[in-house]
Amino acid sequence: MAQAQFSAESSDTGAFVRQPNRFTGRVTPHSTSPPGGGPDDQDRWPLEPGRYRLIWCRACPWAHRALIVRNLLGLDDAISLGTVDPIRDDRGWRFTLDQDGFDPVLGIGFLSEAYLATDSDYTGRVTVPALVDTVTGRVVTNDYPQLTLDLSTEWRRLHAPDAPDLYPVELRPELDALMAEIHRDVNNGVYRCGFATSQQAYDEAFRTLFARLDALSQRLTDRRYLMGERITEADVRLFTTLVRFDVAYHGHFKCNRSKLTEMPVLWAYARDLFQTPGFGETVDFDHIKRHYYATHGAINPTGIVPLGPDLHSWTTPHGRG
Ligand SMILES: N[C@@H](CCC(=O)N[C@@H](CS)C(=O)NCC(=O)O)C(=O)O
Repeated sequence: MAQAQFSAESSDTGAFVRQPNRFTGRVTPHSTSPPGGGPDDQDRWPLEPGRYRLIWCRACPWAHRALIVRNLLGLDDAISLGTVDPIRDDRGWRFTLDQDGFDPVLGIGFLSEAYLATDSDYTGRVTVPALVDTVTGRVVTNDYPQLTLDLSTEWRRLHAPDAPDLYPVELRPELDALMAEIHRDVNNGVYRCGFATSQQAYDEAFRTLFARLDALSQRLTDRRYLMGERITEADVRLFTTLVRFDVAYHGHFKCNRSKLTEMPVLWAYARDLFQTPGFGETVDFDHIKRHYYATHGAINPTGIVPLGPDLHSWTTPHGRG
């Protein structure tokens, strides 16, 4: 079988099995810790504006999701932002975009320093997004699905007055089920295609991915957003994969039955979101391309980054809504 990009996350049959998230602390007004204090006995950290720092990489879809939700909810003053270089070296994510190579608030050069300050025995992949406590320098969470739901629910007191409700209580049963399908078949599905090390695992992931995209296209033919007339967390989660589709997944991960631009409903839907404040301005196609093509040596050993595709059509009229 071919060599896996992440050997600890490859099954006997060559399928990619993503590692679990190690840090699962939650920032919540229900923490019993005083302001400035650490987590309580249930790993709940006090809700405080300005205390926590979101570390993201512009290329990463899981981190991108957190950034869009933070922006849509108007939490940009409450949660500061640290941005890592899209290219990791053998020590992992680096703060080389910052002056002198250090995050100016946390004072670290590598995100791994925060992981090891939290768990000195940590041996998994050091991943973004990570929410880091600026008081102790510890990682509160790298649990990306819970993080964004908490921004919607636990951080409500700090939302902008006109913030949308991205996770409405009455929609949650349907929304949760939809997001689970999108995660399994699309968000992680593209990685299951790209990181497969057997033909069979790739074929299965590929068919599942495009069957789901076809079903989502169908769903979006008579509604503007996945849950109807308002944007929800599900749209954010689908968007972050769609916006990377043609620039990275179609070529690099071999998701090439169709380009996004060849799936008319999804393409118009993705452009609609791209042109919505909070979405398009957070997209960095250059970082996306360089990260994928230059850091997965098992998939693209030359590290050559393609020059295409032409991206100007993202801003053309979408005709929806
Ligand atoms: N936390 C999740 C998802 C987040 C994730 O995979 N982020 C990627 C970037 S898109 C990352 O940080 N990768 C670090 C690495 O591959 O070493 C995981 O552990 O799989």
